[in-house]
Amino acid sequence: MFDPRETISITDDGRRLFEKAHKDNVETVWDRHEAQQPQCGFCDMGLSCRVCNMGPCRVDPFGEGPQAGVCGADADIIVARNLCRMIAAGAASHSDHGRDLVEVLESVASGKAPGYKIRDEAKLRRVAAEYGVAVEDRDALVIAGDLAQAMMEDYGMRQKKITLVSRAPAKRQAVWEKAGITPRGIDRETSEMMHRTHMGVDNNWVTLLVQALRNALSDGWGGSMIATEVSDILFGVPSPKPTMVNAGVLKKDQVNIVVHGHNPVVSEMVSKACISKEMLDLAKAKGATGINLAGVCCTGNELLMRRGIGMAGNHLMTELILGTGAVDMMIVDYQCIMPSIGKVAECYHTKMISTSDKAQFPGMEHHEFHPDNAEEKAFDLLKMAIENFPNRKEVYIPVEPQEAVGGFSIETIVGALGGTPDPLIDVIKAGKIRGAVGIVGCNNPKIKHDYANVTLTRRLIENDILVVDTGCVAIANAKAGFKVPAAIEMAGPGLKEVCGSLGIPPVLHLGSCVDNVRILMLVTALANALGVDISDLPVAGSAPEWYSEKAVTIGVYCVASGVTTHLGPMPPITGSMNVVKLLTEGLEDVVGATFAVEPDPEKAAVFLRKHIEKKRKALGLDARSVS
Ligand code: SF4
Ligand code: MSK
Repeated sequence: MFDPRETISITDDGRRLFEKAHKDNVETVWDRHEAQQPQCGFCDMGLSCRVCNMGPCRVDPFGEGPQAGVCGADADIIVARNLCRMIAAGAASHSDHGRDLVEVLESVASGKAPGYKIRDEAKLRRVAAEYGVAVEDRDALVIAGDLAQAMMEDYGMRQKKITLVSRAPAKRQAVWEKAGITPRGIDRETSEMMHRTHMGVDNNWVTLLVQALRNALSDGWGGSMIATEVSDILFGVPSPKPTMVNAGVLKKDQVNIVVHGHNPVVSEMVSKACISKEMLDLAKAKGATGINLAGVCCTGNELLMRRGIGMAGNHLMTELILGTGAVDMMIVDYQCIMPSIGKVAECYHTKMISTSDKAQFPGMEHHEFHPDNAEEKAFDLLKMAIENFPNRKEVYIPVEPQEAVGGFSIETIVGALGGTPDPLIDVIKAGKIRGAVGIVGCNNPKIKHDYANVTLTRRLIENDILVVDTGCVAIANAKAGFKVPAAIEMAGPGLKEVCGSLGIPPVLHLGSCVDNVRILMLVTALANALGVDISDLPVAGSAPEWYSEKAVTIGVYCVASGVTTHLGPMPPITGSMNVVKLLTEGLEDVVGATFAVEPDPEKAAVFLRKHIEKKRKALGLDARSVS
């Protein structure tokens, strides 16, 4: 029988809680992954199609069986179409998340969202001005209403381009214009992508992929960027704060509530309720010493960034932490929530709560949050969680928490540098920092949990490359101890000197999945300061353990923005060498960047270092040889 105890995770809490799950006869993501073996080879190569009901169809990669589907679509068309639909789904997910935030902003403006408010008026005014909203001598709520309306227009089709595209360096905008990939409307590009991939529409694999670039850009410079900006306006711009990470953030003697998903709209209300005296008194009456809020995945990242709330784990830890028996309630919103977790919770006392009108799960109670009832709902749920505390049975919290620092927004990074990115440019020019890599994305049971994320990060900082991270990688790296100032001891001499003088760790936590746009803004600031395009910078992206459609879309908008991006697991495209070649070579001529796929993080580190040194040389900076 499959026994992955030695292989599932590099983390202590992951391994121990996996053993606990098996002792409790709980089925986990690793067990189900094993049960799926061998996974379908046609699907793995992107060669199966079920776009229409003449199918399903598949193309034989060995040339012996059918070479076209019933409609005549060949391998190139089928592979491209499948990839395009992944990108559309990823863009839709981030962008719909952004839309939900715009609706909260609109409700705040019209006085229909008690409990929410404008927390950063300066940012509201800055963003509103970018949208052409008059800000002089106008009330913040009036501005917020106008900004919400203007953002809603970005979702539709009335404009030639999405407003925030104008933030990109002028040279990059010219690249997009030339390639015909400037995104026009957020929903429009996703809708067009789905239209083009319907049977009998766009059957040119190249033009399909060009639209996929435009669709991904509508996410990166549209939906995701709106999500991050409105979150900052409503909940505050993050600033560096100490926090704790791993399953040890759960407290044996306190009511533990874990929030999971992506959108901070619910979790922010819950965090507010957790500090109310009424709730604390109730918790004490039930025998607890307090109320402890913790996060997993990106809802957790949102709270960590702004409030320093502890993080119990990343994607592959979400089932395992329930096995601690210490989670009195898990509250979920949407995205990356495995439908298994309601069933896992049945083995323990945990109350499972879903909150979004668009995301329900088996084994969960549904309590729908809307801007007008969110505050009240948060208190109701908290009462339920507290009432559940005495129902605990065995509690097993196998590790002590690890310290970390999170909350590096671009505003705080540039602020710490004296209001300009120039000091960062200077240390890059001097070669103390060779360049920077954004490591982002998920976990995937195809890879030992956190192994690729952490190994790649370690190798890069050792070689004087600054790492910024988001999403589930950010939690992996915090657990590995890379996010305390003392972590400079793991960095190369140049990076150690720079981070030491600034008092920052060599790996900076930039937030959640939608916050990858903070990385876009960082590279934009660097490109503008140097007077070059993003594709000229000694920077790169990486998603060493990606699994989700959203991660594909992030990778595509990074590449389309000029950032060469490494992927760990191979996407399902190997059925078409034309598609593979376009993504790994051909895009260089179109957008000045490409994808590279390398599951081994040691080899990936060498690739990324070589890429950075090549870019340094092209900029006329000193370049090291890498072998
Ligand atoms: Fe088969 Fe073509 Fe229909 Fe796809 S679109 S299922 S290849 S007939
Ligand atoms: S939660 S998309 S597993 S990073 Fe954003 Fe983590 Fe990936 Fe989900």
